[in-house]
Amino acid sequence: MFWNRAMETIRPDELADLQLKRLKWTIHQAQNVGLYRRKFKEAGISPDDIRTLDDVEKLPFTSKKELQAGYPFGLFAVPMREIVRVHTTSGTTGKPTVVGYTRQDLENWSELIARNMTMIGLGEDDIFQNAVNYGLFTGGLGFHYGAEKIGATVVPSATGNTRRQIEMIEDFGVTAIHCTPSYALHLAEVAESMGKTLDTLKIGIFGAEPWSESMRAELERRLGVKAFDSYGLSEMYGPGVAFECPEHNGLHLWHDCYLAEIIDPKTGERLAPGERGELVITPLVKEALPLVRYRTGDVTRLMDDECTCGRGQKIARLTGRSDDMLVIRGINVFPSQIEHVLRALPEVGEQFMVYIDRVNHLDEMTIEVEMSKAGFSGELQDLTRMQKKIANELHNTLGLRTAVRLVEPGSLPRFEGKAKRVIDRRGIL
Ligand code: DLL
Repeated sequence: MFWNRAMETIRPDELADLQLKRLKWTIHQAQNVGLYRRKFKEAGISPDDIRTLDDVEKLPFTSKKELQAGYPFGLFAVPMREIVRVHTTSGTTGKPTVVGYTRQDLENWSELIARNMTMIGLGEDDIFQNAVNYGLFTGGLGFHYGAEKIGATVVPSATGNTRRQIEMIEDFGVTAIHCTPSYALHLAEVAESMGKTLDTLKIGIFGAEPWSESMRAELERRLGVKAFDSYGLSEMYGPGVAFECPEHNGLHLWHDCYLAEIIDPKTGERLAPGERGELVITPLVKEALPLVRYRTGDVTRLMDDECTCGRGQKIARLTGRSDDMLVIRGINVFPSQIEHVLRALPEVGEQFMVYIDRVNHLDEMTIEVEMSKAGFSGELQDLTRMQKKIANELHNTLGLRTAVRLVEPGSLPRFEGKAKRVIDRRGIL
């Protein structure tokens, strides 16, 4: 099913024309912003130098730091009276990044969410529980208006009060839920403890943080849903940038609205098609905040397999952020790799936490793992066996020795929004 068949299946040559036209528009729009006037001047480039899509490489990147330096409204390209809403990023350090929207921006954003939801078969007959934070986080209102647009019945439950959320799913006959994968896991846990099977639930939309294929298998099994990955970032409206179709093999990026490049995060060089690197996006229709070559920090690759659904080029699932990468004793480790290993082990329960310390000038990684009730016989030697097995599996995948500490089921923190499972204590020691 399509929301906007013409745009979703646009021919590559037509798409290229449209992208070029819109890229030129974005560059003109960006000229309303002092930062870009300065950056273009420094790079010795004028909007008229953009004649082909490849000319985008002549343009300077925009970093998150530059966006933050413009706090709060310094990068808006329209007068404040045209801004009808602001959101902020969910960053935890320093001031948040503020993003703004014109009326047309909000319209474009809902259109993208509507495409995504229709793509996975949702429509007027669905009851959609939006179990993410409503407020400054873009996940709440972003999905809310997209879901209303397709005519679904929206239950704006937000997060928290998990038992009540479960009752609502049951009482209202909710067919689709949207939340972070971490919260979905918690919902599954609480539903099980209440003896609820949530039979009406068919679809789970999960995003806002990396989650592994093992996590997908677990969520699908425990919630009885088909799980779909949803990617986005506040700087590009929010959710809606790329989304999985029923093929579950990569996420369709909406190329009429976002020009995507993959670069080497160290050199800034553009990588060959199919290579994994940092995703750089130039939005093509954003009025209030027209960013140029924005470095997302997210790691993925452009896929070249044609999708049977007929939509455009996909990106691979996001394995982590280039700045999320931990370097432990010289070895690069993505938290998502740790998660992938742990979730595949029956000995491992719901949650884990990773701590990184520097002991005698050496990095030490300790992983606290809740053990699963099923995997533990009650015998002490069983604990040692489980600990060894988990450490071995981690060693095989990461190439790193880690200390594993088993803890009681239910003893580690649960997350309603994005999870924070890695605590790097090297800097503060
Ligand atoms: O997380 C927008 C969103 C809301 C996306 C709801 C999907 C669902 P921010 O708070 O600005 O916006 O955080 C954006 O989260 O750069 C990625 O690092 C990460 N992220 C988002 N979606 C995914 C995903 C929202 N599906 C940052 N897989 C991004 C992996 C994701 N990481």
